Amino acid sequence: MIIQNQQKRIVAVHDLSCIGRVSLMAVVPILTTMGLQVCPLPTALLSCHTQFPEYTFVDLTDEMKRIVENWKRQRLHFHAFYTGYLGSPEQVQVVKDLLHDFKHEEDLVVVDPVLGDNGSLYKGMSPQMVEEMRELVRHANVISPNMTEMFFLLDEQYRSGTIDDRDLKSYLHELSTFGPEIVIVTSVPVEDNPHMTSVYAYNRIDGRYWKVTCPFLPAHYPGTGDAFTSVITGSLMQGDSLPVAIDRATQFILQGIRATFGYDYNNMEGIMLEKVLHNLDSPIQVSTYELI
Ligand code: PXL
Repeated sequence: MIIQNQQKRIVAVHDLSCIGRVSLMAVVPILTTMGLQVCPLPTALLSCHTQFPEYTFVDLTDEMKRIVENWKRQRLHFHAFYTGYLGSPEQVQVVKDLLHDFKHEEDLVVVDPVLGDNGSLYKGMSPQMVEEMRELVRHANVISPNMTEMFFLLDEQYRSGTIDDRDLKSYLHELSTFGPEIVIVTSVPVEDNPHMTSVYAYNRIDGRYWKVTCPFLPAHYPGTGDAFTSVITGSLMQGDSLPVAIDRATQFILQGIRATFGYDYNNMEGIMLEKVLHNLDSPIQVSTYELI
């Protein structure tokens, strides 16, 4: 019997921010812990993420092209592709070329359309990046915008208050018409309850909508969206159903926030992933998803 290499490989297209536990510094440890081989395709190199008061930034667009060309010559094969923070709008074309050259029918493509939070774009993000991201989500199986990114993708005015299930379902459905089978929207406020927050998900293939609600702690930590989508990706690649994947990701983020919240701490450093990564080894104990 020949023992085959069954290890699944995933290309992770994100920046490397040296401080702050965002992007690759969340994606790599999480997906590695979940049993995948991560192959980073770094989009930019930053001294720290862009929510710090100052940072250095090197755009890696040209180097990405060289890396992909090199991979092509070596006829490498990957099982999944996962993109997040891009360093320039031009990188959308690099990702589309990567998918064209390497993606097989059965491979998973996850696009986290990282653009902004709390109603505005991150520093350095341009309207051109929004347009390009709208194009990139067409090539994804799964997308995971937060509320801000959802409204930018839909080209709608940002709404900060609560939104009823009917409206949210129509937003998710509209995003799915761009192309992705699965749309997951995070950080949705819960009506009349500032202590809770929800994640909504829609599967266009079976037409079902899901919701997971969990406690909201009053603190903002950059990188939780990256950690969330990484767990979703790992979970789906392990064969979990969509509601179980959103349950696992939501619970992991809550564990990370709880592990961090009690310290007198600069929240810009992100959640203390090191303290909770081991939880990804075990299945969740209690499921809280609802079909809506
Ligand atoms: O977590 C999103 C993110 C990723 N990468 C960089 C960022 C941010 C959010 O601020 O600045 C460089």
